[in-house]
Amino acid sequence: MPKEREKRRKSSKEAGLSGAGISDGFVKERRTSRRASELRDELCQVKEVRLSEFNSTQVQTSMMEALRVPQVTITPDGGCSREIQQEDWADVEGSLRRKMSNSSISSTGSSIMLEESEDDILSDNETKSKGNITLEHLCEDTSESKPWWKIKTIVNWPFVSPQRRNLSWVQLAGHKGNFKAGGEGTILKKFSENEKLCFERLQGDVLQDFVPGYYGVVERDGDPFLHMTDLLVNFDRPSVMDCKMGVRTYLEEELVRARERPKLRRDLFDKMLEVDSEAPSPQEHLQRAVTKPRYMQWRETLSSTHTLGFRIEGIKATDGTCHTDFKKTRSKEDITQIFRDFATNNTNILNSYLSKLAKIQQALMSSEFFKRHEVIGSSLLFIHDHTERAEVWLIDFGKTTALPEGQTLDHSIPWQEGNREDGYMWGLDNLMRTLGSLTNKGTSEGSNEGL
Ligand code: I3P
Repeated sequence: MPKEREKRRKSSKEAGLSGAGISDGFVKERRTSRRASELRDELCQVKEVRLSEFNSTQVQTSMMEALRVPQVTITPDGGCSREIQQEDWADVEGSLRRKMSNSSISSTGSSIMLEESEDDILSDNETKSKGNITLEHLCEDTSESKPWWKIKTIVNWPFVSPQRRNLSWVQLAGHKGNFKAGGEGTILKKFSENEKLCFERLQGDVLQDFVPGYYGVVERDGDPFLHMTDLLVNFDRPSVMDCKMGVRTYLEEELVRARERPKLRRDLFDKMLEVDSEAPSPQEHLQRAVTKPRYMQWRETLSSTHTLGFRIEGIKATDGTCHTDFKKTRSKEDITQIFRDFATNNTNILNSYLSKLAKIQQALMSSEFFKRHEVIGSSLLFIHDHTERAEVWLIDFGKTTALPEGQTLDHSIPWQEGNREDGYMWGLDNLMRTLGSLTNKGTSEGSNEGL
């Protein structure tokens, strides 16, 4: 089995970014201009600590630091595997707090370098192009009294004012320029090779009816964009909810990369601190930085990602207010209440959502695309308005990655590093149960865990 895992790991590295469609020179130029604009953009203040010299034991130790999910199977480069047991982690006050003795950084005395964050497996352009957008002017966050750029990095939905359809694209935070207005009824999303490949592979698949229409790659102001349907077009002051699906939000590739080249990020430490000053371990407080897998796993256990296989990322209410403070929303009661409020307890809307989800579930079960992809960081976008029209769409494929030829996923069985399972179907089942509990139409099939 370790051999098989290693094979899968290697193949997954090969899958994904082939660079088709855009010349190297163009990509380089695009990166250069992005760099310049990111440097100008002080909003994010992303810093990264790179650990330049690590011996293999320290790397291993560092990854154990980063990995906070018990029972993860680690497959080191050498091909042998090691199970991280529960006792590798100290369970303190209900959250898995890491034991301090494994600290890697202080013990190495490694030189530390601050630079821009680049620790994603998919390049910046790929990973950051995930639809993070909202309206600066029309979307006022009432849930947090922070400046807009400090609010979460942010809700994954495109929103266009019906009145100012072509003028209203303003990215709220993080990586600027992800969206631009397209032609009539369309939008442009910052190019991602990975997402492009997904859209291409989705053509002709049963899922095609449930993803935004895709019209190819276009260039705008020197940058490439994916041209796609504006999902909000035909809605009148819609309410929108973004639910990120799956039991994990990072690729296995990201773990491998973090293991090979551990990097500490100060921006993620700061984000962690904002939510819970006690979340970082004493060592992390000293370092004032955490690795990305550590941050992502902390986010997953804090929210319902681990327990239910989905989490609420953000909501825009019909009055234009945005709510993005769902990082700690984990219990099924809280989630049910949020859905109830979101749909204004309107049974027609809830039933409509439920029936869309049932269709999506059916399509997923027979989709060749779904079978052959690790679906990470993808969301279901719920949209309805006062006419009681309600739609659900699958969006954000920047981290959806093809499996090696011949390999398929179940999407319901538990994830263990190496099996690439994402828990998407399990999460969908739980999501449907949530809505079902509000309409008295609880789903009869599927897992009994979760909801
Ligand atoms: C972000 C969120 C994104 C992730 C981003 C995180 O955290 O998990 O999904 O981007 O990583 O900072 P939060 O929701 O708490 O703001 P990817 O999905 O592209 O990895 P990043 O900072 O490296 O962009």
